Amino acid sequence: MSELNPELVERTAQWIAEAGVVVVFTGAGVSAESGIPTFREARSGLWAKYDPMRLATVDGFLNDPRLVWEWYAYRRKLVREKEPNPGHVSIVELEGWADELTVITQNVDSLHHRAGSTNVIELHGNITRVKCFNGSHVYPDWNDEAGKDVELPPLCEHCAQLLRPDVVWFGEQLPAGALEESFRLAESCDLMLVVGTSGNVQPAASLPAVAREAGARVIEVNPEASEITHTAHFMLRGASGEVLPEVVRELRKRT
Ligand code: BJW
Repeated sequence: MSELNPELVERTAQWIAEAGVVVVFTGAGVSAESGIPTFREARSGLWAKYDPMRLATVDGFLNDPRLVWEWYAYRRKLVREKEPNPGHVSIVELEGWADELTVITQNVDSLHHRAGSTNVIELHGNITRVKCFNGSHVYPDWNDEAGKDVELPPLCEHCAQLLRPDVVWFGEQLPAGALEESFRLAESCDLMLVVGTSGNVQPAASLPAVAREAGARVIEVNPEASEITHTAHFMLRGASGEVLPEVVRELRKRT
């Protein structure tokens, strides 16, 4: 973390202390230190190893439902084995310094909830939930062990359609309520912290620009520059599990 500039940590703490409404917009990077792979990193990202068009689209699912189901079952198991890291925990602690703090996450891993964040919007769904193909029946907290003797993917017990993970694949609409609320918050927040996203995937990647254009202060936390670095007032360069605890320490010094 040698590149982390203490003056920028102080400025971040100052801006959080001054802000009323705070949004923390997160991506896969915030869970990287929990051992959950990101998507686009050159060597370790999921898309370096797996084809998103085969595994994260409706066409890919219809072409080989079993392959897609099994890939998600493998990732569900991984997510359940992992724990929130100091980045997630620091985001919970930031709630103590804001009048209102909302986490808008692209992640599907539940780690913000499990860390204790009270106000979380999930833009791309949640991998622990499954739903029938037309979305009428939802099964929260799916238990893969219970269905392991049936042919995969299992069928919905209500409508006999194929079950699929309740996540947003490429070409699918994001959940309307979550999307509207996220844009409303981006337009009205005082400060947006953008943590661990490459800013490649629309429409979520537009949120920081919307916030900035509406007059919010925008700070990015990422070890690497991203597609949305230019939108931020400045960047705290480093892993979120190291940078965010520094910000919390700085805030604590002030009270
Ligand atoms: C660290 C770190 C550490 C590492 N600490 N940081 C406009 C223009 C062009 C295309 C489109 C457009 N509008 C819509 C589209 C199409 C498409 C899209 O955006 N495509 C682009 C890729 C070109 N979008 C969609 O299809 C969306 N639907 C939609 O818009 O519907 C309407 C519509 C449809 C069709 C046409 C037009 C309109 C749906 C997007 C769904 C995304 N789904 C996924 C999979 C979810 C399920 C699953 O998990 O399997 O969501 S894809 C994947 O990417 C996942 C993520 O949420 C998402 C974003 O990735 P994220 O989080 O940014 O991760 P990475 O890996 O990219 O970045 C990690 C970052 O962490 C890096 O910066 C690292 O440096 C950093 N990092 N360690 C902090 N320790």
